[in-house]
Amino acid sequence: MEFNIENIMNKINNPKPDTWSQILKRPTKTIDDIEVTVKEIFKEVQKKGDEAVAKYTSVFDGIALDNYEVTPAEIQEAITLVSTELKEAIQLAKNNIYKFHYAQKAERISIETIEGVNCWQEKRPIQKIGLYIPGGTAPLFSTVLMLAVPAEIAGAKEVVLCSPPDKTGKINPAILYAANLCGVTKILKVGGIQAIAGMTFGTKSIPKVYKIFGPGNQFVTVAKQLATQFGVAIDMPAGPSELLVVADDTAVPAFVASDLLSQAEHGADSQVILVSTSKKLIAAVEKEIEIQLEELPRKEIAKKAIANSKLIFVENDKIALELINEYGPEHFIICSEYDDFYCNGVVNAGSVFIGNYTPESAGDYASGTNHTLPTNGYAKNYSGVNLDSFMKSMTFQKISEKGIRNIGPAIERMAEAEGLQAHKNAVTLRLKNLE
Ligand code: HSO
Ligand code: ZN
Repeated sequence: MEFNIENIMNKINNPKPDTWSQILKRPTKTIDDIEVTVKEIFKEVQKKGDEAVAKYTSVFDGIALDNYEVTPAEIQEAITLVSTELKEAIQLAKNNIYKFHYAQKAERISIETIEGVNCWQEKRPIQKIGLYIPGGTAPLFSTVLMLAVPAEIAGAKEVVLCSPPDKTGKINPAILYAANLCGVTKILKVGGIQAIAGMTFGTKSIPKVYKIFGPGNQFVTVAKQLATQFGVAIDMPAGPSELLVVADDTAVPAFVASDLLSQAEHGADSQVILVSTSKKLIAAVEKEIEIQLEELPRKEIAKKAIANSKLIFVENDKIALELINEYGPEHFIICSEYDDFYCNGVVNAGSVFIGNYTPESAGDYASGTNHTLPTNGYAKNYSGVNLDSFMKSMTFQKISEKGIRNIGPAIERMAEAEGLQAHKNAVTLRLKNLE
């Protein structure tokens, strides 16, 4: 059948609220069989370390390596392979990401809760950070900037980066260049489940880390979730990219179509949604998608994602906002006369882009905000990666003689009521000493 956009795009007219959850369902996948594989590889890496890493690198990446760590010579080679223009672009992006994340540094919060009782809170960096950067059809070196820059600002002591080698045993030069530029301390040519398992348990070549960040395929995602059972933290449960655009007649249809396609080209399972109060705009965007799609090198991928996409007409902006908050998109573009209404009213979205000249690509690369964001409805309860993702909050307190007199009797009473005599004693002894 000839490709015809009319046949593949899902147009939905004025859906009733009780149908929203069905309409907004993400393309789902089963992960049962993946879990078995992931558990098996974890067990083997835990037991055999590098030997298991070598085995699975040759199985999945088709290459046997004696040394996983990228050498200074390989980094030098990568530096010569990246063009001056790309280096300048990376530097511009890095500067903006640095500025935005540096501005997130928080002062210590200090308060005297009652006379003589001083409490304060300070942020301290997570000491050992692991980054995972996928290989595959699009080498996401921009993700290196998004993760390594805030890790460096936070003050992490060790930043390990794992990325799968290609068939010749190499990592994409732009990934190496960005990692080196952003102060990554060790770069390893290890990918997939074996990389996550390696960073979870530590092997001779792969350091154990405290928190793992970064996107990946389903295997990597399940592996990151399993890592949490061994005491390693992760950034968030990652899923396919998604974008929701709300647009009215003030939007430029070609711009809206280009934004929808920018996410559609990530993967066949990406999901893009247009919500509009204008049927005219919906029709114009649909036409534009058809035109622009044909020119895209990744059109086969984008077409599949477009087949999962939805163009939803709603009667008014209030309904649109309710629907958007129910969906909780990873990325949310607002091209509407009422952008303030949407900005103020949105409560579930990973990152918000406002106006005709704010493409999502800006946040993906260079405006300064982070592109590691909650997908799959997790925008309802997770934040995107930010400086705090690389820090822990620690509390401190110092109590004077006056202070313990002020709160001591309350502690004694509460400890006694909980039946914890030793707790009470810790206060009683001090109060007696002050008599
Ligand atoms: N939109 C992607 C990030 C990305 N786009 C990297 C291009 N390169 C995840 O939200
Ligand atoms: Zn993107």
